[in-house]
Amino acid sequence: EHQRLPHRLYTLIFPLDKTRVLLGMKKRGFGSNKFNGFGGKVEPNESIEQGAIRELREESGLCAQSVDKCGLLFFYFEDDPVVMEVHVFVTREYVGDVQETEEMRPQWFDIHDMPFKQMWADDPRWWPYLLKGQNFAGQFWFKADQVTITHEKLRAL
Ligand code: 6OG
Repeated sequence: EHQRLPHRLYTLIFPLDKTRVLLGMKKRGFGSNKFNGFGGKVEPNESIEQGAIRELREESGLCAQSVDKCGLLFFYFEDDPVVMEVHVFVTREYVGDVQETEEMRPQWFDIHDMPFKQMWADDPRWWPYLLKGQNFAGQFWFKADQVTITHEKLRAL
């Protein structure tokens, strides 16, 4: 059914090291006061991968030298006809120094001790797939409160 609705393309990228992931506390806008990966809208003149790399640099200071696709998420909000199509990546190869920006306050977390209580409600559902290196696709239907998931479909690819 999601093919009939207008979609907007987003990226979400997680920098990893051996035991940790860099998350950012979003300081403003959609999802503010939540920890998340880095990302945003894909611009018209860039690829999805380029968008992920650009957003990571803008929001964290890190410059990814390679990225790996790992998931595809569709979010439906009951009060919004536009579907969020979020392309999820990880990166293990990046240079530069982590810096706080106007949008994000970056912080490293142990990959097995995630701050899920301060993250979007879908994240604990698909995070285990990402950790296992298992690509995934998911659809989540949210109430207008942006907290309650009324329905979900999630599978390994
Ligand atoms: P800007 O508004 O900052 O882009 N995003 C979500 N991420 C997760 N994990 N769960 C959700 O559940 C999300 N909804 C949106 C996609 C928004 C950023 O937030 C992500 C983008 O990286 C509903 O331009």
